[in-house]
Amino acid sequence: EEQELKEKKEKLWKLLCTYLPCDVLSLQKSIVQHVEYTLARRRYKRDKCSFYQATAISVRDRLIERWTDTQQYLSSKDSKRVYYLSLEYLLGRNLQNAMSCLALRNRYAAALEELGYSLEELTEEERDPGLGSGGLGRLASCFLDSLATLNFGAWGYGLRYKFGLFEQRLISKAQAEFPDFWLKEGYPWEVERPDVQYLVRMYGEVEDRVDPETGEVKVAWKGGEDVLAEGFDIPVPGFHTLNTNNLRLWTSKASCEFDLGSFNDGQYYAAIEEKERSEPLTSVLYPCDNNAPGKELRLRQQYFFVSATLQDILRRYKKSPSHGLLDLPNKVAIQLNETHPAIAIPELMRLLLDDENLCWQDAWHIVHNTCAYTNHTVMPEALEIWPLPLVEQILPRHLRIIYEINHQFLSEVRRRWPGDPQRVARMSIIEESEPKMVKMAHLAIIGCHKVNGVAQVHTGLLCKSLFRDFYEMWPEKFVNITNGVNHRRWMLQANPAMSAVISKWLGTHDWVHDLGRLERLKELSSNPEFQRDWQEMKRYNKRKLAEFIERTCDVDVDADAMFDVHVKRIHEYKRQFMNILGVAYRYLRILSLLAEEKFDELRQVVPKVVIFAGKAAPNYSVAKDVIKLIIAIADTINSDTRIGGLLKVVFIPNYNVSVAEVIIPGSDLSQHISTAGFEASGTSNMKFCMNGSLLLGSRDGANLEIEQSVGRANIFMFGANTKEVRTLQTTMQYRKPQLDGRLAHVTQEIRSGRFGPTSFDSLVDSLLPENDRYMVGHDFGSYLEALEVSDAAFRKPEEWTAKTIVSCASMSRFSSDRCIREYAEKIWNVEPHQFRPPNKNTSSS
Ligand code: NBG
Repeated sequence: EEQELKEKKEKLWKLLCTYLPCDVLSLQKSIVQHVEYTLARRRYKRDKCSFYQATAISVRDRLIERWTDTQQYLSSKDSKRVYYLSLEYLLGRNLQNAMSCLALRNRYAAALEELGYSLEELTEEERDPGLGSGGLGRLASCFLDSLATLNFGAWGYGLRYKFGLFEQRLISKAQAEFPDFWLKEGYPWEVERPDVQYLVRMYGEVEDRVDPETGEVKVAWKGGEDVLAEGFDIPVPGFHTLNTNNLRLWTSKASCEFDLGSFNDGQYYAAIEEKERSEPLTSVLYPCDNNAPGKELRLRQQYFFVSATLQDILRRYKKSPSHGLLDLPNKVAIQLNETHPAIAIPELMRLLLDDENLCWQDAWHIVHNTCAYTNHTVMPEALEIWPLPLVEQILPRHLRIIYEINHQFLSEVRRRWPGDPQRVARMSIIEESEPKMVKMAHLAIIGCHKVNGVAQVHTGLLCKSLFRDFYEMWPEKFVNITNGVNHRRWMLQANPAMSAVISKWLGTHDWVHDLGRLERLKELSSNPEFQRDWQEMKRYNKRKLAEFIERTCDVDVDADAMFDVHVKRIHEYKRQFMNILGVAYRYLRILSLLAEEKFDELRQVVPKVVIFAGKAAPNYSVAKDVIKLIIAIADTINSDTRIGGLLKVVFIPNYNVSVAEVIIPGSDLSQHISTAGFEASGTSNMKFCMNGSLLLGSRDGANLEIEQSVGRANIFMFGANTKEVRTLQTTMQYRKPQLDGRLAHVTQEIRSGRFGPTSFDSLVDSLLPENDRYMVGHDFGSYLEALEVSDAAFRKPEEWTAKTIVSCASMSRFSSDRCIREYAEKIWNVEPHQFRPPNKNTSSS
C-alpha cells in the first residue's frame, strides 16, 4: 500500500512539475485569463493597460517557476551567495527584457498580434520604477542582470519607495517637480511577501547589564519604536539561462504589536494612529546623485533597509543546519553600494554580539570577511557624514559599537605609526568637530575586506588622495573594477535595428553572450555595403528620435543634421553649462558669418541638433539655473529663422531609463565633459559608444579607458587632466584674470539680454577665474577646438561611419559581464552554478 501511495504521489508530482506551456495559443490563453480572472476586467474590451498588465503577469508566471527552482537548486548546492545592497535601482522597463531572457519575445509578439495588440504599444504602457537618481542606481540594475545571466546565485536588496524620483516637467521655461507615484496602476512584476517580515527598532536607550554568573558586561538596547519591514520580490531573469535571481525591496509598515496599556484606557485609536506614523519611512527617495542629504529620515531609511536585509540574510543562512556562523564569510558575500548601506557594519556586529552571543573577535572576523564596499565618488559633498548626536538618538547601540570599532582600529594605527597624532585624527571614524560627526566612508573601509573604485583614474585618486592613509595601511584592500553596462539592454533591446545589422554581418548572434565577438566588425569598418547598412540603421534611429523630440518638445528637427547629445543628471561638475555656452558661441558665429556674407564658410558649418536631458535636484538652484539658461538659449535659437536648419537646441523633459533607450541609439556625438577628477566613471559614455556614437570627452573617469580601447583617432578628448586640475585649484588666485575672448563675448551677450530678459548673473559670475571651481573658463578653448575636430570628422561620412563602427566594436571591456566576473574573482570569491531542471519539461525554449 505504501508503495502504491508513493507511486501515486510521484505521478502527481510529475504532472504538476511541468513548466507552463509556451506555444502561442497557450500564451494567448494565459493573457486573456489574467485579464479576466486576475484583473477582473472585461476581456473583450480594448484596453491597453489591462492587456499590458495581463501580459506582464503571464511572463511573470513563467519567471516564477524558474525562480523558485533556481533558489531550491542553489540551496541544495549550498553554494556561496552574493547580496548586493543598494539604496537605489533604476530597473527600466521589464517587459521586453523578461521576454527576451525567456526567449519568448517573438511568440508573445505573435500572440498579442492576433489579440489585436502590438508588443511595442503595450511596452509603452509600462512605467519606469524610478527607484534611483542616476548612474549608481542604473549600475546596480545592470549588475543584477549580468549576475543572473552569468549564473551567479545573487540577490539584490533595496527599498520600495512609494514615490520614485520626481517627474520633471518644464513649466514657464524652468524645471518643475511632480510626484512620481509609479505604483498607481500596480506593479505587475512584484510579488508581495506578507510572510517575510522583520521588526526594526530605532531610538530607545542602552543599558549595561552584568551577567550575575559570568560577571560579563552585556549591553541591552531597550525601548524605542519598532517598524515592520515587509518584503516585495521582483524576479531577475538571466538571458537564455534558467537561472532566475531575486530583487527584494522592503516597505515599511506599522508594527502590529499593540500597546495594550493605551488600548485598555480608551486610547485605542490614538494607539493605531501612533503606529500608522511609521508608514512614511519608505515613501520617498532622496534625489542624491553625488550629494548627501544629511536628513534624519534618510538615516532612518538606511538603517531600516540594512537591518531588515541582514536579518533576512541571516535567517536564510541559518536555515541550513550545517551552517555555523563562523562559516558565514565562506557562504555569503555582501557588497555595499556606496556608503548608503554602511551602517550594515555595526548592525551585523550587533546581531552577532547581542542576538547570537558571539564574542567581539569572532563577530568582527565574520563582518570583516563578509562585507565589501564600492566607492562611487570623491566629491566632498557626497561623502556621507552623520552628526554624532543624531546617530546616538536613533541608534544608541550602534554608536557604542562604532566607538569600540574605532577604539581598536586607532590603537592599531598608533602601534604602526607611533607619535603621529595627526594621522590618528585623520583616520578616525569620528570627526572632532562641533557637533562631532560619524564618517561613514571610514567605517566602511575599516569594516570591509575590500574597497573598490569604479574606474582606473578614480581608484588612483582613492589611493593617492581621498583614502591615502588607509591605502598606506592596507594596500591589498584596494582594488579597481571599472564599471560596465548590460549590453543586452543597451544594444539588443534599445537598438534592435543595430543588433540586426550586426548579427547579419557577423552571421551569428553570439556577440549577445560575448561582446568580444564584435571585434570582428573592425575589419568591415570600411566595407561600403556594411557602411550602407550601418548608416541606414543610424538614420532610422535618428528619425525615431526626431519623432520623439517633436512629440515631447514640439520642435521639428532634421534627421540629417548631427545629433549632439548631452544627457545625465544636471550638476555643475558635469558642465552642461559649458556645453550651452559653446552652443551660444556657435549660434553667434553663424550670425556673424551671415552678417558678413561669408557663404563659403557657412557651407562648411555642420547642421546640428543639440539635445539635452537630465534632472536637477529640487533644491540645487545652480543646476536649475543651468536648465533655465539652456531653455532660454534654445528658444532664441529655435525661433531665429535666419539661421535656417543650421542649429536647433532641445531639452527633453523627464530623462529616465526608457527615454535613454530612445535617445542613445539616435545620437551621433555624445558629450561626457565633467571636470577631470570629478566623474568617478560615468556609464552612459559606454552605452553611447556601443550604439555607434562618438564621444566628446574630458580626461576623466572611464573616458580615459574608452580612449585606450577605441583608439585616439575615434574619440574627441580635450581639457585639463586630473593632475592639472589639482594644480589649478591650488593656484586659483594666481590664474590669469581674463576669460577666453570667445567666452567673454558669449557672456556679454547673455548679460545684454540676447537670450531673454534674465541676465543669469550668478551663473556668469561663476566663470570668473577666482570662482571657477569646475574649470569651465579654463577648458573652454580646448573644448571648442574638440568640437571643431568633431565637425570636421562629421563632414566626411565614410570616415565618420568607420570610426563609429570601430568604437562600437571595441566595447567588450565595458560589458557588465566582464565587470561581474571581476567582482566574483577579486572580491566575492564565488563560482557560477548553472541550474538545469531534473524532471521538468523545458519545451518552452
Ligand atoms: C556615480 C558617479 C558616476 C558613476 C556611478 C556608478 C554616485 C555617488 N556616483 O561617475 O558619479 O558612473 O556612480 O559608479 O552617484
